[in-house]
Amino acid sequence: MSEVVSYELKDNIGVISVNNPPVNALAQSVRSGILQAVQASQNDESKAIILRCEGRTFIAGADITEFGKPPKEPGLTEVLAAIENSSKPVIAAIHGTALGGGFEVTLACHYRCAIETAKVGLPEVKLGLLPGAGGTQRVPRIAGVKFALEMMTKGNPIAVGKALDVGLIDQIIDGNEINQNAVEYAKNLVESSAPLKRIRDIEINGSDLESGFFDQARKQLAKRARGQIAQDRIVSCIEAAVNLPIDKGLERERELFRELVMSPESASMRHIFFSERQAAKIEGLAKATPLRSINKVAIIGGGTMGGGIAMCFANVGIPVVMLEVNDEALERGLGIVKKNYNITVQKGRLAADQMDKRLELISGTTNYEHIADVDMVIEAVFENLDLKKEIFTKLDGVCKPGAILATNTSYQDVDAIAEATARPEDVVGMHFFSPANVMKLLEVVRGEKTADDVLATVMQVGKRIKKVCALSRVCYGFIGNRMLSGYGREAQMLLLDGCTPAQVDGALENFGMAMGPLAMGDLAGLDVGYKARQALTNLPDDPKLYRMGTLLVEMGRYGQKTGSGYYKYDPETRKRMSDPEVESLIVEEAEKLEIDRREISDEEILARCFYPLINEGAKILEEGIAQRASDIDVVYIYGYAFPVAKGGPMHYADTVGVKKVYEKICEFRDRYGEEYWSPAPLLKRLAEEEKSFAQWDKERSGV
Ligand code: 3H9
Repeated sequence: MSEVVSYELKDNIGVISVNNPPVNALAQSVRSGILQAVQASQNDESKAIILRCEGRTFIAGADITEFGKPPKEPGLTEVLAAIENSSKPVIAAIHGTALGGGFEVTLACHYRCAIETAKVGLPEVKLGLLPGAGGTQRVPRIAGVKFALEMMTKGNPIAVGKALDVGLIDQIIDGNEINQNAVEYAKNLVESSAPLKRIRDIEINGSDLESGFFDQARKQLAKRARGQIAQDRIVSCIEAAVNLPIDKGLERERELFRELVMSPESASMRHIFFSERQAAKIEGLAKATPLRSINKVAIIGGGTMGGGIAMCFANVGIPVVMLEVNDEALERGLGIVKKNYNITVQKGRLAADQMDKRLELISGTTNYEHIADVDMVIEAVFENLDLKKEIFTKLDGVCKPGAILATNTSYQDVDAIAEATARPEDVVGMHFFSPANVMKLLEVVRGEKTADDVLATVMQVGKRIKKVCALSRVCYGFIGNRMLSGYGREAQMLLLDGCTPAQVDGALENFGMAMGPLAMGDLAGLDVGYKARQALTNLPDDPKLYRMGTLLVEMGRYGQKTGSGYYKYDPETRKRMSDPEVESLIVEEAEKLEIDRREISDEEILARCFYPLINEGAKILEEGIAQRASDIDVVYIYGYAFPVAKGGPMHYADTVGVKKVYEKICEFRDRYGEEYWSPAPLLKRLAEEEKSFAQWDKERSGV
């Protein structure tokens, strides 16, 4: 048929095989191959047709790289129509994941069988899209409106058992002989003269929906979606499925899909999809770099961080030993882990027997000799360089040759830590984010002497424990925390200049941040930043700098834990409320500092808070701390809850225009001084050349 699609007859069953690695995405060649195969099957002696895939998965969706480019014939709709109108039953045989357009192809088939481990799903919403090849019209017809809404607005894959229960697949087949079993299933259908089941012919019954159901759904989703539009459009499509004949519904779906595919939101989310995968790749490292095998891990330190990291490994079946200084600390550490698992069980997100299995994988010790056999150690004690060095010297003394020695430090010099051992090539940074068992980001910090195979192994381990990895070189705070200082500084400066805390946080939350920086400070504890600042010797001598944060701590307002900080908190619900006392204090302080408070727009709040991130990001790129601008975006999306619909700070700079960002920073420099607002040379250069960070990435990687 074509290079990527073949067709053969097997016992009077036509078998269409797709072979387009890595994930059999529906590129133009696949679409046209399937179309030709279906057409050919109509005139041969086949009695039924199977659609299956080679490789690790069934079709995982449309080819995302084709979005935003001129469409190429045949469109997916044409392929689906050929399948649906086939005069012989077409049966999808699913293994791996049938996702997005891939699952929609199966919904145009007359029957779907799948092996036990397969999953199906419509994850388009995670790319700022909606299922655009009939999914919004066909799923509610089989599985009901409410199920369809949940499935498409969350976008999570569904296990085959559940899919069978709701009718999304018809038969589970044994995965050992998938091809033969699919042929047998097809033959049975032929022998029993099974009808050509077309989902489009199913009548939808919307009468059991409560009145106002769709409006209510929109309202609820608007809260969850934080400014994203895809969820809303999915509701509109399902509403159309209920109220319109299917062809009209499909038209509506196509119209809204086109709107979304052109939206900045989807462009940002597609950017992150590819950036996330790119970030795990280390420039200059051969693909064939050998990996060290990691079968047992030790964590030094049983605090919140150490416990969270231990859970990451136990969750994927890797045994972990937690090491603490004494029995009491160890017991406390293991107790926290148990408590965390218990909460997950209580929330119904983990079965009790699963929890037991995971807990069995976590053991404890107070003796370094007991971790001599582990393949990887992750040190997660508090941020004290001398202590960390001492620990690494001990590890060097006991750990077997070839063990990877990692530090979870957020700020300290990984090279100095490595020098405390006689094997600096085995030392690396693995910077987890709190809570480590929840947050997706893992900053992998490459020391001066870290060996290539250590880096490659850590990247692979990161993927195994379900983290998104990004590589950083050594500098104070690495990529993420180094960029953060200007963000927090400006949030506080804005108060003196004229904002209330609610206004600053509100502007950033409306932009899509999960929590504004001041509320975040209250959550983390204002005393934490206060102490960290006291340890810094190079801060400008400026009474405005961190004035409000410092004053609040000195008043005993540490944030949520003391019931008040920038806000006051309801002791029961922890609901945050504006505090007139703080607002008056801000005005008083501004007066003392002779600052003329003025009205400040949301646009200025965004620029003052985000442009320092972008500026520092540009410096980080130029210094080679980060490999790519897109890696910085990944760090901010997965480590700092930057809204994925905005694509990360560097992508955001590209959407605003690098030149505009540069000019604004120059304006702020002239207004507020060079020590805070000194434009990065790379930003200046890109602005002058009218280039984006994406172009910079491309030019550097030679793509
Ligand atoms: C859609 O279908 C719209 C329709 O409703 C309407 C159309 C009209 N396209 O993730 P991995 C690449 S929207 C192009 O590391 P895994 C990926 O970049 C789509 N490329 O593997 C990577 O490349 P590289 C709805 C794709 O085993 C390589 O494949 N579908 C696509 O960990 C391996 O990927 C989705 O959103 C694609 N669709 O996970 C599913 N998918 O090696 C998206 C992957 O150069 N895909 N690549 O870095 C996934 O969720 C995961 O890739 C999957 C495999 C679970 C399938």
